[in-house]
Amino acid sequence: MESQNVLIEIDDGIGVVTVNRPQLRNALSSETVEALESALREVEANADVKVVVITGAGKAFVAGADIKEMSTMDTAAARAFSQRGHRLITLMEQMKKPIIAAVNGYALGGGLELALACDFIYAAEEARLGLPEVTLGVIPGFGGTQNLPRLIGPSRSKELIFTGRQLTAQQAREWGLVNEVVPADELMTRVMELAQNIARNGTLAISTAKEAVVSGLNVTKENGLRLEGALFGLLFDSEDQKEGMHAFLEKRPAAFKGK
Ligand code: CO8
Repeated sequence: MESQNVLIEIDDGIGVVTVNRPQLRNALSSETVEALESALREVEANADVKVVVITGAGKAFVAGADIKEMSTMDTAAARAFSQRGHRLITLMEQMKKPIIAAVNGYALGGGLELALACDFIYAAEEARLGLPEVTLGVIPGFGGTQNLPRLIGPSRSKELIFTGRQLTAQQAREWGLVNEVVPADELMTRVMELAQNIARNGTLAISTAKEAVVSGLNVTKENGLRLEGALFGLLFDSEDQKEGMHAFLEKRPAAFKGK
């Protein structure tokens, strides 16, 4: 679906996906969630893209789901909207390409949940992160009650969810929610450098590492180790493994092909 609500820009192997409703602080309407899904499917399918970055236009990352649209929903519509969101975050987990959230401003409610569905978060100093759903009489419905405790533990998650308060970017880093805090005017440069760093590594190795970490979080450690061993072995059937190891032994940079 063509929508101006989400833009895609491809820059030297990095696919930058921008939520683009700045006048509404990039609030996620159903149409915007659909547009995000189709944008992510597009960058996943594009062989020129190695790493994906999600960010927001203007002063917000994403200020949550569209409250105006939600205000008239009944139970069935709200459940369907939440499930629509769950399909999107499941897609993000299953994507082979790494996804970095470049949180340029407010990441609230569904906005923080979108960032949590990325592989990790870099944030601008001015960014504010929180789950204010209880202030609206609802709960996070876009994976927040599940993804946040897995990342920062249940106690801090419950404090954030029960109070609805906003963390500064620095507090969010101290809580383990954000990897790095960067001055706003340097955020995209730093994130693009990071993305380029990842893109230079074995493409198959990166997607396999993502699969091992994401899948491993949902199974016992024993099964996670079994999965890791199987995936490790599989990579030895790839050209990238041969190229990476031969390049090391021949003291030259590796030229990975992603196969
Ligand atoms: N939904 C709809 N419109 C919004 C939203 C939103 N989430 N956030 C901001 N807007 C609109 C405002 O209504 C305003 O519109 P208008 O100009 O027509 O009056 C415009 O954006 C600008 O907003 P502000 O004037 O408030 O801008 P500020 O820069 O002063 O403040 C804030 C920015 C702090 C982000 C403020 O707008 C705010 O608090 N927004 C609401 C944050 C919030 O409560 N988010 C949680 C929503 S609930 C949720 O996300 C649940 C997700 C569950 C399922 C999702 C499945 C996909």
